[in-house]
Amino acid sequence: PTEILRKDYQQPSFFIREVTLTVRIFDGRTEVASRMLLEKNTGGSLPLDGEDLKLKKVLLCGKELKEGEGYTLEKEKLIISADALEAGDSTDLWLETEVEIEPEKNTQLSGLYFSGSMYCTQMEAEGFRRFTYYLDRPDVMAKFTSVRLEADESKCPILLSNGNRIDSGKLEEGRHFAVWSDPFAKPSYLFAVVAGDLASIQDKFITKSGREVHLEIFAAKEDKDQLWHAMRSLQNSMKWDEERFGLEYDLDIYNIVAVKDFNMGAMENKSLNVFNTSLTLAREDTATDDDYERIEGVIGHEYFHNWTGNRVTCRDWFQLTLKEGLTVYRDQEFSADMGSRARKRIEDVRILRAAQFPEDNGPMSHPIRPEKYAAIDNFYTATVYNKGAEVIRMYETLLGRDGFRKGMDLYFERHDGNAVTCDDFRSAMQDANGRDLSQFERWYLQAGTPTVTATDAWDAETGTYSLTLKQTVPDTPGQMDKLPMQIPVRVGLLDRESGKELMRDTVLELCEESKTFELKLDETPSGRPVPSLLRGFSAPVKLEYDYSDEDLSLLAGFDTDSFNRWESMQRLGSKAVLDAFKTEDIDSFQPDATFMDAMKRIVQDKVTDDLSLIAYALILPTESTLMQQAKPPIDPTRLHEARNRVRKVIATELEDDMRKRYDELTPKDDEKYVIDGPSSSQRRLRNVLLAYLCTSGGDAKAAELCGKHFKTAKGMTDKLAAFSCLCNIPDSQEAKEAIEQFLADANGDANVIDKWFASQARADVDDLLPRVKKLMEHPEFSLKNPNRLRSVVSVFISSPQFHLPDGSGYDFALEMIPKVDALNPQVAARMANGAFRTWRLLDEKRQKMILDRLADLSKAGLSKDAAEIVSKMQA
Ligand code: B3K
Ligand code: ZN
Repeated sequence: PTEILRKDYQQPSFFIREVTLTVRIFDGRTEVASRMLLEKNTGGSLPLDGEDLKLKKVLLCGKELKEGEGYTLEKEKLIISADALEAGDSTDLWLETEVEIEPEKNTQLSGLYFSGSMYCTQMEAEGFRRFTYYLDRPDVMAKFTSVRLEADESKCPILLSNGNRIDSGKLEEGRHFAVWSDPFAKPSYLFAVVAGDLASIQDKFITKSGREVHLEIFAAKEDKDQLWHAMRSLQNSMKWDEERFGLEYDLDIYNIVAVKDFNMGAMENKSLNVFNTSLTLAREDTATDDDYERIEGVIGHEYFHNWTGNRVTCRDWFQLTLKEGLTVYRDQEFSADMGSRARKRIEDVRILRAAQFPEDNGPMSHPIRPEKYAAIDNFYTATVYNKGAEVIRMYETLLGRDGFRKGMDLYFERHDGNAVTCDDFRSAMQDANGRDLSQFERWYLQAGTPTVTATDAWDAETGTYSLTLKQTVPDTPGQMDKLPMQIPVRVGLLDRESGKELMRDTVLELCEESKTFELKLDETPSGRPVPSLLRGFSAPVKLEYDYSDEDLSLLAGFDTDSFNRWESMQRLGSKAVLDAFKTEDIDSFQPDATFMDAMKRIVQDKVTDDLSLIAYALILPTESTLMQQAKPPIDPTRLHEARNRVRKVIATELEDDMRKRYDELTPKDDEKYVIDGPSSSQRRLRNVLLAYLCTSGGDAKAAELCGKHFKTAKGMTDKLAAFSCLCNIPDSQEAKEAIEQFLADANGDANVIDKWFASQARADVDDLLPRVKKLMEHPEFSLKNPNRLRSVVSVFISSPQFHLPDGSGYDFALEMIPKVDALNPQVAARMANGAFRTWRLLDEKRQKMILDRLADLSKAGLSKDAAEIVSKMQA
């Protein structure tokens, strides 16, 4: 597929400054008429983007143009000729078009589409061109002064767009209309329309300057009672952004609509966010504690985009991380302030390692600001989002919280109302702080996860501790021989006897390939100090240091940095699994005693008051993270067995302690189910223990314990935890009953049914593939609904069983990808990426099987989106 390059950026020949739209929705077809005020920039012809549009009419300054006389039509372009534009009225250049579209047939879910009870839009990145002819690029910012929507009143009583509603009324034949006007200029990707039969809840927010904002959240009628958590989260976000960044909301209305069919999580359209129902709806019997937290985070994320994304937007799509990395950082900070900062940091690094590290080390590896793309939708990645957020966090680490805030203030002062670049952001940070951040640009230029290797020396005589840090940035597809990065490494030193801090926590700046730092100790140590490195995960790198198990055990117990306490347990856990992986007979593998003792101490830990920290310390690194740590070629089935073996030994040896703690955490019969930080942490720990307890003592015991946990669960968190364990022993009576019961209790709630599918599709059973195929025959399964599709197919593809030695998992992917692609290219591309991106790490036999499948796929006539992924995989 043809690629677009970052360096080829050119300004548009014209700007569009003002737009009026009329959207007439009928059964099966929708008419879109647009009137655009053009402003000559570099001039010449005007190539408008358009895709799957039926063109009816083109007028320039009121005069109709004909094909070949004034305009030409190409595949996906309507080109207004330079001659016609020159001949137009030189002061006011108005261009009008009329097109027809078929939202009911739009299965790509990009542009205007129909989903159950509503019509809705998804315009980012390039959906607006599937709605009307336009300069569909983010540096063209226009005021949408009048958006008139017309539809049948009984089918679509609610008619929404961005900004304020300035008119509404009745039309003939049971139709009605509403007119919306948005006072803020915006790029087309932030435009939205919703029309449907919806219920809503309403509340308000008073901004710090005393303005009252009307808040309203819409959903299908049956979901109305699941919207209040989203509302509270929105109010909290609005308040937080005022307090932390001084940013106030700028309109009198803020609407959110929850839709069932949606490609991604949510969308930040100006004053009219559209959300996947999976990230909106919550009731204690439908959503887990994790769901509640995710919803809060994403509601915050989309709200924060109003400043970082909407008021200041991206010049071109290569700059995507300008808004996404920054906004993820902001939502992470919001969640940290709303709940527990220590816990949030661990969760975010877990995600980064499980999702972004594999990307950085695979065929799709790209810098947070990519240099080229064929389909921009393929670059809404963990690299752009999550590594992008880490890069923003490094500015904060380097400049301090106040310095970072100064940089943000200057960024808004300079760029409010404009479409800008990552360099503009870096300049604002630099200028506001009088710092040279030119080397820091390499984080935007170079792909791959750097490795920082630490070695140290201790001179007892002089009492000098020196730490040498060395960095290497790996080669990635198309990028070799990289330059050293500017890496903030936060460090502390601990006394190896007492575990006490020997020095104030310090940020070292590694800018060279290698540098030795002499650290000044505040206290006299009992021996060579134990370094606590990369505290708080101060940079998105792999940190290597030759820790002994005793060092790690000491850090796990005594480090004042909560992140590194967790990290030390992860290191011990990885070591145990990778040792098991290397032994011949996995089934008789025994982890080192130091690790087992550390685990036991954690199970018994009554000092740490945040029980989530205990829970996370007990969870071994994910398989996806371990894949990045093991030495290729890797047999993923064996890696899975090794991880299971370590889990089983832990569970068996610590069974009594775990059971005791589990019982202590079990709520009393009359205890109310509360959703707050401490209660959900209590459930998190209890459910981690449950999962361990199910791996020891045989299936019958596990079934009994889980069956009881399931039956006595008062909310979805506990119910789902038990249900997932039961799915691993699907032939037990308890599991059979639970599978029926869970679905019956769902009572048609799509999010709950998705959980029912997903738990079964990721079960740890040998015959998972036939079970997945059977699930796909279930009447509730559908290829067209992305959530449902993901809950079965994508979940299976990321399970260890996908890598069946006979290749049948790969055959399944080969069959599904083109099928899904025909309906929804964006979802298919993600699926292909998820399925095959780790292939180079696998054993030779599997590599060959995957390469064969990829070759087949490349001949399958795939969409631009899927084809780009498949070709990158093969490169
Ligand atoms: N900006 C949207 C993502 C749009 C995805 C387009 N394929 C959601 C977000 O990051 O807030
Ligand atoms: Zn975003």
